[in-house]
Amino acid sequence: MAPIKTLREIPTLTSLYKLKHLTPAASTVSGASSAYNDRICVIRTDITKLEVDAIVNAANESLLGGGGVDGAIHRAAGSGLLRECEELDGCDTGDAKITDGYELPCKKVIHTVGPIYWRTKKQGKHTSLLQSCYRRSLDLAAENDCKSIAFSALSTGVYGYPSNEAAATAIGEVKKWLDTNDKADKLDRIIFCNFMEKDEHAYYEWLPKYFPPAEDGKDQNKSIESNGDGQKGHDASEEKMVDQIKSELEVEAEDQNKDENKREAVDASKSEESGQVADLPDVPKTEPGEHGLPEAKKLKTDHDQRL
Ligand code: AR6
Repeated sequence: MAPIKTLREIPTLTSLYKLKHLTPAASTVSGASSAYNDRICVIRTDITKLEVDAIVNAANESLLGGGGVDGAIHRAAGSGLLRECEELDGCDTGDAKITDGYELPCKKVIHTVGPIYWRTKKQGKHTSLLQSCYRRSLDLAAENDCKSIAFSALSTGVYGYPSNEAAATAIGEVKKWLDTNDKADKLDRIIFCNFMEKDEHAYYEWLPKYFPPAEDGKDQNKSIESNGDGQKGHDASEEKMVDQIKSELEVEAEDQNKDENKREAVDASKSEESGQVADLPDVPKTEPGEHGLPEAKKLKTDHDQRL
């Protein structure tokens, strides 16, 4: 079982560039900036293990739980979360609601409902709805005095959003919010928490396009000046953190390789038995409602039109 991770153990883009885990992009988007590299983090882990102020759940409109990350969050939080969710009267696609974290290590859970890709794309609303999920979640975090927020890769599981497109939309909207929102200073850390390799790849591709490395020694907000819990740092502690993250990333990579080898071995033996091609782990293939989860409510077009 993955151990709980504190904010200090979640690498910022600044650290990842230093460690050469993140590679600068060949070309960047217009308006790209390194100004937020000490505030944006990316990590591949179980979001229920993050000791941050808020985690963002990829929920459905009922808010009454489901599979994927939603199921993992409800299981780890305990029944208090479901009881609070029952009082919320659901949530529209593109909107978000906030609850306590109960038995989770985070203080708050923000439940947002991402778009079902194949349905909303037909209506040309997929991008604006996904943008709205990120924006509303950031608004709620800032309004509720959260200083750190970790996003799961909304809509990229059962709801079928392609990882690359979802990562570009998510990163672009977070950057826009940081550039333009008057509450943006309230958030010290915005973490993209991936679970599957395909999503991690997408974020490693898109993050450098929006947040390129600072030119030599010219970080605009020197890393560690605020470490999220109000303590001031200095170069020595920054070096220590980089070393710590480096060894953790190495251990994690080893563990993930072991897990993947184990899974591949199991999948291979299963497929030999059935004569079928092995399934990728955790890739949902069914539409919502077809897999024993609560039926998602019909999309509300009046809300959609407001977005
Ligand atoms: N930690 C972090 N990320 C996770 C975890 C975890 N423990 N488990 C899965 N993910 P999904 P959606 C990733 O399907 O596509 C639910 O049933 C996963 O790899 O959870 O928005 C709801 O109730 C993927 O990248 O959410 C809805 O009915 C991401 O979380 C529906 O699924 C989102 O995958 C929502 O579908």
